[in-house]
Amino acid sequence: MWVLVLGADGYIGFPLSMRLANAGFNVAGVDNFLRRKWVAELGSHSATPIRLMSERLRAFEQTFGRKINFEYGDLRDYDFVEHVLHEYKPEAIVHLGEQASASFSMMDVDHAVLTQTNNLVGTLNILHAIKEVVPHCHLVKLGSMGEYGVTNIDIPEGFFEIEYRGRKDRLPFPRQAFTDWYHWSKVHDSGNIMLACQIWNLRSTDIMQGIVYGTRTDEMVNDYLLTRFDFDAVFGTVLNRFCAQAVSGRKLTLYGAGEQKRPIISLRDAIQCIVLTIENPPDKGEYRVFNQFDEVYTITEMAEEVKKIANKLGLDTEIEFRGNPRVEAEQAPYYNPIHEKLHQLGFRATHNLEEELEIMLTDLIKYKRRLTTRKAQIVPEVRWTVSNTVHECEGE
Ligand code: NAD
Ligand code: USQ
Repeated sequence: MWVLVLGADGYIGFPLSMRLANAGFNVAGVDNFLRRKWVAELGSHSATPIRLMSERLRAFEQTFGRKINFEYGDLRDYDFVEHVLHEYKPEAIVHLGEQASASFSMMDVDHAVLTQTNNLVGTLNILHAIKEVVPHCHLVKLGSMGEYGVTNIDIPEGFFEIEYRGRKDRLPFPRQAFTDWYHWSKVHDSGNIMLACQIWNLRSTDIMQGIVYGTRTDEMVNDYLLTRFDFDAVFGTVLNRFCAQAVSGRKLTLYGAGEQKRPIISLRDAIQCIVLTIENPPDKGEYRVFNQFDEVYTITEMAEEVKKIANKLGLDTEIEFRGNPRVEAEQAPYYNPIHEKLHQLGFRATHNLEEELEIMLTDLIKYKRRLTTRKAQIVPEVRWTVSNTVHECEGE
């Protein structure tokens, strides 16, 4: 069975491709290296040295004796997408190939438009090509827990039963999204995928994924097989940044009050969940939603946990409360998303936060020099409000 991994050069895409190939699937990856280009344009780089795709694939084959195919191309190009589907006739497509940063989408009008056109056009092309070429194929789409935004009631997995003025229905749970163009691009994607399942009888799992953290999966047995690890203020996600900051001797940059709660999942568990999703496809015509995360923490709790493990490893780490460059709810007294469906399919977390943080910090110590050479990129410069500079956050 062929599985296409769209966005195969990315943080999740490369380790997922390796895992699927080792699990016996025929795997073809697709990417146009936009993420590498965007990070370089910001003057930053991955903490882990990332090899060329050709070197990665050769190293994987030499190490594990399995081949992963690769197609270079842009998902915004419909002819390219249709050609790849004709070439492989995949039974499952994992779509990770989008612009993934909220901060990037908030830089200016160009980055907002780039984010939404890249994400919406790519997904629309994939849906149309599936309809034309492989209508039985299972589309596994990576959305975001942030599509739901903040709400004072429990967050179900996509749909909920509601009674209004004496009548009942099962409706999509409102997606009012976190406060940026990126998360709204995911909401628009979700609507488009739901429509395609309805009118064309396609099948899809829309995964609402929490923040992913971690440096490794079991396949990363040598430097050629590492995944990227971004720590700059635009592409680095919060736990990955805190770990990088702890190793490079900087203060942990906690934005605002730090009481906002976020769902998290380790990289290795995110991959376990995606493999389970592929192995258990929905029915034809079914649009289903999985909430994919392991635990929920406030940002302050995350910073304190990183500080605790860093101290244990001999790193002198402090937390710094900075002005918040984002417009976001910093207090979320109630946050209770449900996450049962993946557990019903057999998902079990392999490591808890504490264990995974120790592995990450130990890994990152090897790359300390790469963390300290790009100092400027640690400080947030993108702000959500009118001016695009964060004056209260300057001065590192
Ligand atoms: P990533 O940026 O590392 O990977 C995405 C890959 O897609 C990159 O290699 C990029 O070059 C490629 N890509 C982007 N646009 C493309 C296009 N038009 N054509 C071809 N390739 C294209 O991101 P990631 O962290 O691996 O995330 C993967 C997916 O999961 C994204 O959709 C992201 O929104 C979602 N997600 C990520 C997280 C997280 O914490 N990392 C959490 C929730 C959801
Ligand atoms: N934050 C800090 N300090 C930092 C960086 C972030 O306090 O140095 C705070 C932010 O203010 C925010 C929270 O940490 O409240 C999370 O920020 P983030 O950049 O880690 O995550 P986010 O912007 O939500 O986006 C990330 C991924 C995105 C994915 C999303 C999942 O970049 O691809 O969709 O996590 S979720 O958050 O569940 O929607």
